[in-house]
Amino acid sequence: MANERKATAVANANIALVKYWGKRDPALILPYNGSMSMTCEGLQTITTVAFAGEGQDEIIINDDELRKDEKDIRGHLDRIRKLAGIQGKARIVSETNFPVAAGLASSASGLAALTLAAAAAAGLQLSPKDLSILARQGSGSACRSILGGFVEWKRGSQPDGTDSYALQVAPPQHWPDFRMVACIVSDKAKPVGSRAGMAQTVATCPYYPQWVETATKDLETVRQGILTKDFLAVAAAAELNALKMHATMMTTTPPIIYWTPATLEVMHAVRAWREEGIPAYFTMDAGPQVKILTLEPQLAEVERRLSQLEGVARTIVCTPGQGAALQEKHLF
Ligand code: 2P0
Repeated sequence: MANERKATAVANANIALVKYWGKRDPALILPYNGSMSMTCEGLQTITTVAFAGEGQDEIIINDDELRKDEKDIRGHLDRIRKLAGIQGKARIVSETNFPVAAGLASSASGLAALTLAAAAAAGLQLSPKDLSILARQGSGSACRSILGGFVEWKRGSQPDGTDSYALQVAPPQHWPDFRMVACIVSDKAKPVGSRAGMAQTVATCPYYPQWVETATKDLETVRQGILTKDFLAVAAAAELNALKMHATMMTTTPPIIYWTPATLEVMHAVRAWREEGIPAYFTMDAGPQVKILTLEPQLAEVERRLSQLEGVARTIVCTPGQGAALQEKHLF
């Protein structure tokens, strides 16, 4: 089509070292606490967007988890169209290169790639900060995937959300040895989605204020540990932070338990390996998968041991990755 505006973006998912779990403003997606993540090379979404059509937005996604959220994606497109002052309906094709398994952050890479591609296709020229703010309104964790390496999502305090966005704390090359090994223990869809789960936690968990308070301290510890490349400080704080988040999930009404027997098998194994001197810690998100934090020199041994655990179906090794970027090659 002659006046069709098309753009393609690639974005990596991210895994949080200090978690985002709860919104102080659900409409603008503003968090109760700041969070920190690593952008993960190896968990990638590519999205092409063109604005030209009439009728309905056409959305073709190979990711079931994201497809469920089509209504939210249309809302996000409306937000971008309004900002750009355009009206054309969108055609979107999106491909994710990792399994649509529960808790592998496909909404982060998906909404980050969609935001960048749609903004470019709509003719918007946005700074990384403004892209991050826009992506945040599509899905909170997506604001972190705009940037590469080690990334902090600032809580902010403004009611309009203009100071709640992600910043790079350190680029990927700052700590090239850092590894996250995602262990796929289950391909079943998660019982409660993140959005509903965190809303329920804020509303009913009696420990939620303590979560916010201690997560804010964890953020300081992890930021400092990243800057000084202190693996033990970062990994120990990340593991405890994930356990505290799960403690809030388990103590909501009704309780949410994402762990399966395989989740616990991996958690116990990692703790035992540590007793033998292997630097390995774990984190988990809103699902049963376990992500192991380790360093490159120990990766082969960690992988060998993971392959012997009954509950681990497969692993995906993630290195510190690049932020979202436009690419010339389109999907249609
Ligand atoms: C995180 N999670 O920091 C946390 C840890 C899950 C557990 O961000 O409602 O898909 O779209 O803002 O970003 C997953 O939640 O939720 C998430 P919305 P999102 O990575």
